[in-house]
Amino acid sequence: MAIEPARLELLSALARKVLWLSSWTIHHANHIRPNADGLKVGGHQASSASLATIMSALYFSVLRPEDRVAVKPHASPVFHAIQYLFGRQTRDKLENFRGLKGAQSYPSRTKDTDDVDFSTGSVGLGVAQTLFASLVQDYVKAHGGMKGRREGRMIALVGDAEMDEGNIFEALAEGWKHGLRNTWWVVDYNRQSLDAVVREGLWEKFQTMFRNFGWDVVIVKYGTLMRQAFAEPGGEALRRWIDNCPNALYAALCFQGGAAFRKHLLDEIGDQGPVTQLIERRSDDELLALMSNLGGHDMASMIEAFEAIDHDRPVCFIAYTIKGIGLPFQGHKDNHAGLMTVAQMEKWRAAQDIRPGHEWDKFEGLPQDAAALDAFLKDVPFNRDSQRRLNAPVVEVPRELTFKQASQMSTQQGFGLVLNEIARGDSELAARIVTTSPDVTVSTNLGAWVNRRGLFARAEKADTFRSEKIPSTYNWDASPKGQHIELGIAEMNLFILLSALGLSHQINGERLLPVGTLYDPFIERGLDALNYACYQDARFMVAATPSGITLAPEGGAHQSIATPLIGMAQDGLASFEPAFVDELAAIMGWGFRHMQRDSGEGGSVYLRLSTRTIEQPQRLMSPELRESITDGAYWLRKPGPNAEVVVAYTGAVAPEAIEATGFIGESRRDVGLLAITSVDRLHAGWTAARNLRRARRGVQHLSHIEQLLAPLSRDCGIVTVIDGHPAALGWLGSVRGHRVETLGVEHFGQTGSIDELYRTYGIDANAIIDAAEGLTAGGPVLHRKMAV
Ligand SMILES: Cc1ncc(C[n+]2csc(CCOP(=O)(O)OP(=O)(O)O)c2C)c(N)n1
Ligand SMILES: [Mg+2]
Repeated sequence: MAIEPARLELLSALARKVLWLSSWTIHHANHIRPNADGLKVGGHQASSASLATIMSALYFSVLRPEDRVAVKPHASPVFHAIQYLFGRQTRDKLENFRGLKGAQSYPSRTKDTDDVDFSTGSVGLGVAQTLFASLVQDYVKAHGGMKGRREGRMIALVGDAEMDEGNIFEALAEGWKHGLRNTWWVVDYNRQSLDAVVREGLWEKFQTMFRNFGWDVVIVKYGTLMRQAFAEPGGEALRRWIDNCPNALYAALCFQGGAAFRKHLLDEIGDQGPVTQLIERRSDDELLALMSNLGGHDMASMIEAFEAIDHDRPVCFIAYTIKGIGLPFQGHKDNHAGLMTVAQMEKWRAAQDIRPGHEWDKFEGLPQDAAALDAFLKDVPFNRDSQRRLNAPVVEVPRELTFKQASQMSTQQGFGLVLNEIARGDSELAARIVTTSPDVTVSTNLGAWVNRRGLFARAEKADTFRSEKIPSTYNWDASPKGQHIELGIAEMNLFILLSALGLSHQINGERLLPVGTLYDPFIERGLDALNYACYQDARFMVAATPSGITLAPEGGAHQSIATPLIGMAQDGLASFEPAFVDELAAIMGWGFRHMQRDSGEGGSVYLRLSTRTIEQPQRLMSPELRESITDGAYWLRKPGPNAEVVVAYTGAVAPEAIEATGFIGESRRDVGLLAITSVDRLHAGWTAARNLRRARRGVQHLSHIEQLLAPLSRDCGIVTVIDGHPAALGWLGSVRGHRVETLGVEHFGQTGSIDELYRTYGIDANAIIDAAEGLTAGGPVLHRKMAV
């Protein structure tokens, strides 16, 4: 249906205004803001300009309040300009673009105040996030959520070079498996990346690939002016020339202007009859306007393409654009970080009838009546709901999570047992947990949970092995009521799905408590996506198992060394490495609460677990012990008043630490044993206490680790031991100035038994004893562990 001319004119005017405001925002930050000194702040005028029309079409006309958008990172100024016109972004923040507390360089859910739906920045991730957000919406609907709310479309604005990111392909495969709906990806096909002009014919590869995965593909190549010209005599020859023109040449001619186009056109097709007149009827400016009227810069073509979609199948729009359209460096291959000069901006400002000093005026220079524009903006469907970001009540978590006790267990086993116990009941907690795993559901011990809660699929699908009555430990029935989302192997998908599930309370108004599992070394495979999920403040629990060299015979390639440091360093993620299952149960209970705390207080949770079966302490879990465990440490054996040395350990090496402490205790006085359940929380508490004391002189607050180490004399040594990089615990010596010997793993790659590997890498009982000797005076420790 053709769009009404007055409305089209108004939308086109707004798109021009968006282009102006976004470019001016960047210009202001670099040249006008007090102390701005040229190129310091940066920004992407060309990359933004590319999307000004497409985004204006979406936000001012096509989108509904329930739709959610991931905006290509470098189009952030366009997004902020649109929000400014809506009255949802302040001039102050725009003037402070890329400054502290100003509008962010890349759209940010957590740092921007103008209601960003999905953060972007690391290209590729925001794109996949929309796909998983759509799957999560289906999950929530299938579980009876979102009553009275309409389904939203999940939309990504994608750079064409961004399509090189592997995580996009991984997500496409997963979307296909799960019957993806309600997802639109709009590729900004400007045929430029950061460095260069992209390959010819990429659109064909995209088209085939998307169709392969069940998507509709809509190519928006020509704008209205072009289509009109094609209908003129000679128009077909012009179309053929455009279609055959190499990307680099087209971009170069867009940069050079109408005269350059004319020369090329006349040289190449000028002898083909009527097309000569078609070209010569137009001035240089008109010719440039025609040749740069690609679909993505033509309001009518974009609105038509979007509005033609009357189904919920996923759609990929490939919209032809010119990078930097309308700006002096349009089409130039070096324009990615290019900025307009003051003189260029001055000229452009004057050409648009914008008076000096009125650059921020919303409707300055537009022919339309300001009141009419204002009324239009107020009535835009997307802008009608005052609150797009939703929330959901907190799900109650029992004070204590229980599990079936055994004297010997591993933390991985315990993880399965705790979830199994939750699954048996009918608590709100059980109903809100959703698990997911990249093809390691069984091997990370989620099997019992899945047996009870089932696999999720939009349509019922029986487990053939069950219907054929073949004995199997696992029930693989899938239904819309299932609570486990099975993924293929790609860990990137795991973290992006967790990110989508973990934002459900804000996106869908329904809280989910996502729990994901994977092998610990593959945290590194999905690390950028994990970081991205945390940056968006998504809330989830991830259990990583097995870990370290403790997985011994399973193979050197899968041994993780760096993950304790990742756990410490990752913002928004509280990391734990318990040794015993009662500790784990306390941590999981705390974790489900932590996942629901407000922004700035809560966060996600990482459990580094192990398959090593070890003897479990028989003890009552007192509230004090539980609190110490979640604060990060407790004395498993309290040091006496004259302690010369203490051992501090984390995780699966507990038996070695316990054994060594026994031997050392025969020859040294008052030896203590510190069980560290979370080096991350311990360190964070220490830093926070120091900051507090610095900020408020006179405040006496001591952190948990400071209190634990306070009774030790200054001469006492500390031996630390972890199945991971030794630096993770090395800082303990700085807390009160104790000398430290750090044991851990710096190399990996061997198979062997746990004993052999612990001995080889120096984290066995004797290595702990050696370290203790090195820290203390007196003769050698009398007894040692005998070699087996
Ligand atoms: C994961 C990641 N790698 C590299 C970059 C740096 N980078 C930013 S934009 C870009 C290429 C942009 O090309 P395209 O996606 O086509 O965007 P546009 O042409 O619209 O600017 C690159 C390499 C990044 N932001 N994220
Ligand atoms: Mg590009």
